[in-house]
Amino acid sequence: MHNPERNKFSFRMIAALFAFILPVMGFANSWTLTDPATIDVAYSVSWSGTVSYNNCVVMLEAQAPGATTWQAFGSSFPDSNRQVSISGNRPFNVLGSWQVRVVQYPGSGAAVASTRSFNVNPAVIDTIDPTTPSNVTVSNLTYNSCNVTWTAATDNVGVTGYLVFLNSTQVASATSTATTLALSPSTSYTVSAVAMDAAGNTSEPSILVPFTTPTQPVVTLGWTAPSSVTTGSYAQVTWVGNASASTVLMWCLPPSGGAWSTCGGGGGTTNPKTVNGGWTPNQVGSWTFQVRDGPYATSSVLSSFTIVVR
Ligand SMILES: [Ca+2]
Repeated sequence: MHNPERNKFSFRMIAALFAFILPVMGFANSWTLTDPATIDVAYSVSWSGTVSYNNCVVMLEAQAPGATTWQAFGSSFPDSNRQVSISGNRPFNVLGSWQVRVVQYPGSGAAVASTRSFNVNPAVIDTIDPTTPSNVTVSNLTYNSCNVTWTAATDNVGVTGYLVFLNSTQVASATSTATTLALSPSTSYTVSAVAMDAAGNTSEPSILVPFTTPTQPVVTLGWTAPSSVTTGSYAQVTWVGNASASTVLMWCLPPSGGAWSTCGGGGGTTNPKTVNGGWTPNQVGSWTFQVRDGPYATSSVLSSFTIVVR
């Protein structure tokens, strides 16, 4: 039977329901990409929608043409209504079919929205080289290493790294504007830097900066002592060597034996260590010198030497 009051009630119920549902529907599963699409290299991809949890992280991932792995290029967190808006930029710089998807973690790892596929406009694939790095500077030059820095290059899409050349041979790569190089002593070099972008374009090399490494410092290892010593005369005995011990001491023993006594001070904390022994012999015969890594009773011998006193 026709009932006007009941129809009016049903209409109000439906209107209220739509008022509740429409905002949610307007949020759900909305890509900036249409499928299929053709986009620019630097296109920004966005997705808004609803995920299964509100305590998860939502990732925007891309798969390059021919690739089998997904790479994240954006992340976001849903609100208390499980709604999330996420966007990301990455260089879409390879011709072919790209895919992007939205995944929530933790969870099944499966896409929470349909995967979108698209192509990059061939007209906008990056063929433009980065600018040339400038102000290449060599610092902290030693006989076997140096630091090299330069001013960053620019690129229409983005500089992804640098190659560093010594005498036209690539010896290092860097994602920052500095690197350390291994060198040989007494050698002349030229150094230059080249900038790269993600599409494999490279800049012209920077100007060649020449430099020459110094000679390697000469360290005399072992004992130095007078060739002839007479009793009662002052003599200097020196030992220079590489020792891992933090402190080294020189000890000496007279020909008659008996007790060892210290003949030299500590050897410092960096290699090579040097121990100088000021010594006035009072016995004829063969004196024994030892360098030890500490007190005589508890240390081990690093080096030994004898001096004959006449
Ligand atoms: Ca470029």
